[in-house]
Amino acid sequence: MEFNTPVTIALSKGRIYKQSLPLLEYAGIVPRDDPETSRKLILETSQRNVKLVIIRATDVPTYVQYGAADLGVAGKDVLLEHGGGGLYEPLDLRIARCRMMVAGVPGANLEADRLRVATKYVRTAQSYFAAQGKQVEIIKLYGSMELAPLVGLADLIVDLVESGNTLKANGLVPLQHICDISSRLIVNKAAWKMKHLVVSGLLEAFREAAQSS
Ligand code: PRT
Ligand code: MG
Repeated sequence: MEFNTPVTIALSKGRIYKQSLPLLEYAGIVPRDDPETSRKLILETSQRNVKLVIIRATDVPTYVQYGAADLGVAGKDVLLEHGGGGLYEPLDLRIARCRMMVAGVPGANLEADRLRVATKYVRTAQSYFAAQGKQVEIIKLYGSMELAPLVGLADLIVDLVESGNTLKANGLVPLQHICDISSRLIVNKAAWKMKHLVVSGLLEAFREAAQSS
């Protein structure tokens, strides 16, 4: 496809970047640097008009919402917490897949009242337990949630689980499945209108690439 208009795509390092590469390549976009080794935050690509910005996973919706990037790739977990304002979410890219789970020590009593739940995913946890009619106290953490039940900070955690190895290594077990998670293409609402040709071209290329993988 042709890129007659400048476009900026926001991505996070790590699994989202790695798993986005084949999708970008399908659209004819090959980065000129590797974010894992380069310290550059803006990557030029094989397309003069296409730039990648490399930011924290949780910041991707914010950059796209404010138009600092036209498009981005973000996990559904991150989008649920962000709330999705100012964004379209037109495509499930089916990459970086995992599950949002409630976990705890084996035999943890889920029926106890005033359970304490440690998580980075405050909104998701709140609405999940509210929908179940359960009163819980949410404790916001920024990482290493698995530690919380081991040191008495919380009864349960809400976290992402892929292989289950992290839970297992810490003597925890998955208890309840909240939802499946994958990464989504997100688009700034103004860019959707003003750059419709290039944005819809990219959307179609990513759709084809995601279906064929
Ligand atoms: O790591 P950093 O603090 O920089 O940011 P981040 O964790 O937000 O970014 P990153 O790159 O780790 O994750 C980006 C996105 O990948 C997330 O928003 C999810 O949508 C998706 N994803 C897919 C995952 C996982 N799988 C995953 N397994 N994100 C995190 N994990 C972690 C999980 O939190 C837990 O600590 O991996 C651990 C569990 O993995 P298993 O295989 O041991 O079960
Ligand atoms: Mg991480």
